[in-house]
Amino acid sequence: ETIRKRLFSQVCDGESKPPCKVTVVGVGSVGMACSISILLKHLATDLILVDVIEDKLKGEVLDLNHGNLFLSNVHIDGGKDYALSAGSKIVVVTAGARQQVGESRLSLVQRNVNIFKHIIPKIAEHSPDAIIIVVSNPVDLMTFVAWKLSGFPRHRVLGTGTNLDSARFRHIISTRLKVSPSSVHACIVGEHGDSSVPLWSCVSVSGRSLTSIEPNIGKPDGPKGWDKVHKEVVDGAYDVIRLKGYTNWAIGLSCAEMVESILKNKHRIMPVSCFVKGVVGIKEDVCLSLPCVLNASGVSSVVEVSLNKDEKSALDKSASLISEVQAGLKW
Ligand code: 6V0
Repeated sequence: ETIRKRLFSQVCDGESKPPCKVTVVGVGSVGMACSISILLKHLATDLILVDVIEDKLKGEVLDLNHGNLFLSNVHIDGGKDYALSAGSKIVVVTAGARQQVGESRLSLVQRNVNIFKHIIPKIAEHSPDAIIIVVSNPVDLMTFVAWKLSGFPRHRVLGTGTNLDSARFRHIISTRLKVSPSSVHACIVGEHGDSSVPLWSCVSVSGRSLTSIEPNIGKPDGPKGWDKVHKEVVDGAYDVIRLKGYTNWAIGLSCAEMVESILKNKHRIMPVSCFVKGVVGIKEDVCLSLPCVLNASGVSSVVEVSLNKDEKSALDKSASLISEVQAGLKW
């Protein structure tokens, strides 16, 4: 303090700009990929990490702070106590068990529900106005559980959902067409997982729908090779897990895009998971992904996408699968 007093002649006390605090719960491979992606986008003034493993937590906080010269002088801190996260604008939840090789996302559910029973009420207590972004799997069920446990309004609890599946879909199509994935408009809806639904009827490049060129694209009787694209998307996560043990970079980047659209009130449309009963005729009390407008309120609206008969029946199946697993949960 004395060196500070001798070095500076104070002109103004206090800081006038309100902080923009983001908390990431769970500092595993996914939590850290989300954290670095958020930091590199210069979205937050404060980044708080929360986990139950204290040494790992301290190490991650220290390591990120050593990189602060290359960031935006963000206040980075972490601990077990949720008081540190108080007043967060966004809380990203990545805590929980992850899939082992060959394991489905749905098999994680009860373990992660038990973990959420501890986490979500604490988030809600310390950051009652936050927007919660759920990443932990199975993300659609965990989003529903987080929504119920938080008591927050529906627009403030969302899951990363099929934002990642859609990125994989656009990557594969764009590679085939030799253009950037951002120039391919395409989206996958429904469960983030094995029952996800690719909307081939909505795939377009420069406003030109691919079904106008090949009506059966993506179907078994359609053009050769394109019928494997959705399977490649679904298998994508299993392949990465088999090869490196876990997936993290793409989910971290996709999560940071959601954080950006919310914090900067960008109104971007992304396929993310939220409570969708009543939208496109969905009857179940479930969260699943449909294209949503993301702004400062969280999910401001859900797009009433136009689905053909096959897509509608696949989405209904995805919704009933989630609903069945949900009915068996103990919480
Ligand atoms: P990881 O590397 O094992 O990290 C999980 C972290 O959660 C660990 O550091 C744990 O200590 C921590 N944790 C456990 N219990 C608690 C608790 N009660 N409070 C706070 N922290 C806790 O797993 P990884 O980071 O690889 O995956 C995390 C979750 O993300 C898993 O459920 C994955 O299945 C899921 N993913 C979701 C994706 C999506 O698209 N939505 C994509 C990839 C992974």
